Amino acid sequence: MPDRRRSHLVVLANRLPVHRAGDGEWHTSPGGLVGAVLPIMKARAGTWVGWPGSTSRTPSSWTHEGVRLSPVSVPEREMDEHYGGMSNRTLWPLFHDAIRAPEFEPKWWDSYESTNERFVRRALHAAGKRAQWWVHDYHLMLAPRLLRVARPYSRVGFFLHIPFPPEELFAWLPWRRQLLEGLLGADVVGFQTHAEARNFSRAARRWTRAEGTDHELQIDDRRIRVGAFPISIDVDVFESAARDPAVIARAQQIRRRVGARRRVILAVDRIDYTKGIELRLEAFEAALARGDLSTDRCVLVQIGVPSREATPEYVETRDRVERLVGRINGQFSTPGRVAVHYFRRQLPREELVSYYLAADVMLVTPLRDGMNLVAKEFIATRLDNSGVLVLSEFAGAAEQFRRALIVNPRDFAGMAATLKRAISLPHRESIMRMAIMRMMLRRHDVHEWAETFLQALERA
Ligand code: GDG
Repeated sequence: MPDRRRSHLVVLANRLPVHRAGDGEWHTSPGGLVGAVLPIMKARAGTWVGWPGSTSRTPSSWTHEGVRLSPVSVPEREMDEHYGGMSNRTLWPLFHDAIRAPEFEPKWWDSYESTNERFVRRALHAAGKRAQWWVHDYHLMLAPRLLRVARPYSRVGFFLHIPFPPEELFAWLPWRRQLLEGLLGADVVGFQTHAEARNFSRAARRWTRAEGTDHELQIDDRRIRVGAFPISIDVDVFESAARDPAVIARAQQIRRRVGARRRVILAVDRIDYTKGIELRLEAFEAALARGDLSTDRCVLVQIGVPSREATPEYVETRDRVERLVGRINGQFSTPGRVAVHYFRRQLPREELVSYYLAADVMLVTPLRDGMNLVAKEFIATRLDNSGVLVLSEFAGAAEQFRRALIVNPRDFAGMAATLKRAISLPHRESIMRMAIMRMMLRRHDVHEWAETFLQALERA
């Protein structure tokens, strides 16, 4: 058996944590998974196996900020079917409560299988014999089993960043058994919440030979630990950005420019139908129409990061959001009092933190979300414990932050009433709520998340 103390941590994720920018250089990519896993990989000098973002020219391995990057080459059609098809038009909608109808296309499944095999071949080639594997997310659910077959004695961990659906929904999937068996190749299968860990264990007991409890399964004399490992952020990074005088000055400038002494309500999302952007805008509109809110007292700033624009559902969501912003502004804005400021772009991290600081109220109201790191980033930047977080009960983060103002994003009247409450919450109450949430977040940062997962893997 290999000496596991000296094992080398190898992450497999759909994308490498970098992208090539206009200047031809590789830059760290934004996004939840990268923000959470990259700090750990830097600390462990690990290897990251992933797709480099282009099917044309695949570079060979290189080192970026101390992490070895090992790119996987995937032919264009196969990538379209694996990523654009099976991952984003089958698994993503199905695992997010079928908010959009998932499509079941056998040739996408074939490409999903072959892409998983490519990733594993590359990983085996990149890693040597002493590797400890950590597979991430819904694009690579077959990889744990493939790794297990190739390296029966190494540790394999899997973490799912998105929700795992209840049995009744998972049952729709024609390839449900294969996906479950793929995951059961791991020693530890981690989810964002307890409910999702339970959903998985039940599905595994129903459609595979696995037996056991919601926390531990057995198959072929192997034990698999199943559990909740709620992901987090690098709190220190966000706190120090929030202390930076340039970031603070920019926040004051944003307040002066958009706020003009109004309460600033902020929302930051990838433009994705799961994030509930349209329902949120409609609730804001209804509150303005009813006079619960007024543009003299508050302004909504919606930052929308373009996402997956090759997929029709995403273009439709963007169009609907933009029509709604136009409709609300057409009806409620007055000179110097715009109702909704909408920015469709990705901001530099410091600029994003300035927006967090400029806000009085943060709206995080997805219809379903694995965790939602924006909520955690907002909390991390509120060094003076000011600010109100309105949080959907369907975000994984709601399991931890019960002191947020919790809403059901489909409850129109409830959303409008919570908005009204949020902008006039007594200062003492908002300070008390935020202080508790900050304490919770500081205790459970991304380092604690990774350590907890990796310790579970060591002990498996
Ligand atoms: C998936 C799951 C889970 C956003 N706008 C800008 C920007 N961002 C960054 C945020 C945050 C990340 O993107 C978004 O993370 P979320 O967690 O909110 O959402 P997903 O991308 O859907 O992530 C999710 C996550 O994985 C981790 O497990 O929480 O549930 O869906 O970090 O800061 N970053 C910059 N400019 C922007 O304008 N620089």
